[in-house]
Amino acid sequence: MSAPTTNQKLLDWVAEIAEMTTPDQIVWCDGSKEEYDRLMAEMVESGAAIKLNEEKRPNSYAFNSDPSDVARVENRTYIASVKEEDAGPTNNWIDPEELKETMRGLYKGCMKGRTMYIIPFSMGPVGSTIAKNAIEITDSAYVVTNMHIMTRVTPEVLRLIEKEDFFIPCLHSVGAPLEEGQKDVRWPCAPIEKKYIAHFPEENLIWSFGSGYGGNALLGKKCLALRIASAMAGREGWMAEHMLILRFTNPEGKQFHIAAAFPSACGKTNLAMLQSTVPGWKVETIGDDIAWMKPGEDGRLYAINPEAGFFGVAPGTSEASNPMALAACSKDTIFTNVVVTEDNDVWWEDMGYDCPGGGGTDWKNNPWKQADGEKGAHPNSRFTAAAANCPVVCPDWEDPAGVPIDIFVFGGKRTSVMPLVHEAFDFEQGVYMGATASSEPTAAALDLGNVSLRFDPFAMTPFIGYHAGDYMQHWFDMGEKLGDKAPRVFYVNWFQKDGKKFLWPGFGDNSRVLKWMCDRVEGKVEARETPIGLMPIDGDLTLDGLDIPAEDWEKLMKVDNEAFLNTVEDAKAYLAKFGDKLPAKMNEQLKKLEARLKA
Ligand code: GTP
Ligand code: SPV
Ligand code: MN
Repeated sequence: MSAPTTNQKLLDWVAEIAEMTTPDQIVWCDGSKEEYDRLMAEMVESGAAIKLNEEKRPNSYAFNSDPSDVARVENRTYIASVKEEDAGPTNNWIDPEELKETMRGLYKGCMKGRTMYIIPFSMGPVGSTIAKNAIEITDSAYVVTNMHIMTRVTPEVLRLIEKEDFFIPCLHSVGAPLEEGQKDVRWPCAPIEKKYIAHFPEENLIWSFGSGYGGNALLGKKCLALRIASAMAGREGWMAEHMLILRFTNPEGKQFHIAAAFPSACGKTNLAMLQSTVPGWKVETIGDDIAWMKPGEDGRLYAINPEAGFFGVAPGTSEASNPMALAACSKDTIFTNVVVTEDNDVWWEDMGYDCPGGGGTDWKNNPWKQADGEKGAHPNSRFTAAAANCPVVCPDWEDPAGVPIDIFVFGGKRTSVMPLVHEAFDFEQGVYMGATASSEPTAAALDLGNVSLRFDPFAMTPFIGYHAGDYMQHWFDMGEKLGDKAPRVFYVNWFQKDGKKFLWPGFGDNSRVLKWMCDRVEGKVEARETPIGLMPIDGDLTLDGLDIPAEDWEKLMKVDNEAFLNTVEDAKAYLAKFGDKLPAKMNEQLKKLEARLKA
């Protein structure tokens, strides 16, 4: 196949990688439906993919990964900056030359017996001034088809690369070469000690080896749009954040744009598509995972979603919790690690009904019966669905100029202590709230071990491509630049529990909390001062139609000074490892909070 580009940089890079990895053939991808259908047909033929029931789930496929390759691997993820101190205390670091030498050894001949695909893609609307052009080289057809949905794959990107002579190179291999005559397995990958998810921020370069799953392999997502982009954004004065973006419109037609950062598997996709239970208010989705934001000419902060699809958590997605996500994956979807039912449809835990027929094939590709009590879908099983297939996608979701952000929300999973909602007194306290956000671990990362609470600044711990102290300082700097046009900042917790029961109904009813935030922004309601921030005056956050016992509401709204003082101590211990890179403003905020809690 002759190369469809004249860009010498790209041609040289492709030649260098082909020489190192020795694939059997090279295919330049064009993002067409023909290409998608051809690759899927090949994967169905080889047994890697299952074509789902065309009547029930049109144009959709299911995959089962290797049981060792089911989520991001944070302890195999590296920020290989030239200087160790630039990676900071939250990242794994290896000297870039040393890491490249190790990885070159692994890449050598790694595509033997396989096809090397070259994927030209754009993160963000093609040609937008905020968008980035990139190339992923991969030996996984699963990755190619997922990239078709998650990003904009098109030869137009090659034209832009020729014009600008710039692209972000992303190299990926599943790390499983095939010997002559060797039959492929369903999900090729390398053992954990050979997996590397490597970032070279000074070169805007990504090298990934050994995993085929999610953020390890779809390199436009966490690797490019967060780790590399956050480092670029820090240098260039913009922001790349692990945030959903939504538009909330009130009955008078006034629009509010909200960007919310919750850690992995803590409710971004759900909030991005929520069905409002506040009469007359509606949510439209702009993005469910990542926001790129830049100050506009009017001084406000404008956000785009760099992605084109959702890589959403399947378990828990139901008609009751997230009907719009279910609708988005009703067709044209790739499912990974869910149950395939007897009639070739999909099922997962907490889908809202029992598995039709009582069982099927589980995520490990074994016969499975729900009655036996084992989980059929992996807790981090996912659907890959086009944003355009979401019934509530915002008409402006692809506007290259983005949408102006009114409100930032931080949060995480906390079964106690953290109240339902509080508002920062000002942007600087908001930065403190984001910087000290914490959560209990989830299934989205493989290897967090048995920790009960994890500080997760801005829900970005695994995704900050440089020193987290510099990143915090960047947030303060952005606040100064935006001045009185900076978004208002809130902190939420949908996850307080009394035993096994959630105290707050969550999901669609979270719209009640969003409405209170919008009323605050509009100056329609006052708030009461507490040591941790501003909280709703009883009656302002509407509970109409909900049946929440008074004692539960009290717990949801409680500020336990004693417990918060303990958290402050934990925060101090956590922040100590930032050393002199900890912004002075963080210490100021810590002192002020402590004083308020002790007053
Ligand atoms: P990533 O894609 O990993 O970044 O995750 P995410 O932040 O998009 O999380 P997602 O929306 O997929 O939610 C993860 C889990 O949280 C699911 O099991 C949801 O059912 C659950 N969840 C989401 N919102 C709520 C809520 O308001 N209340 C409760 N109790 N659970 C929720
Ligand atoms: C996350 O873990 O935050 C995800 C899934 O969104 S992954 O694409 O694997 O990063
Ligand atoms: Mn995510």
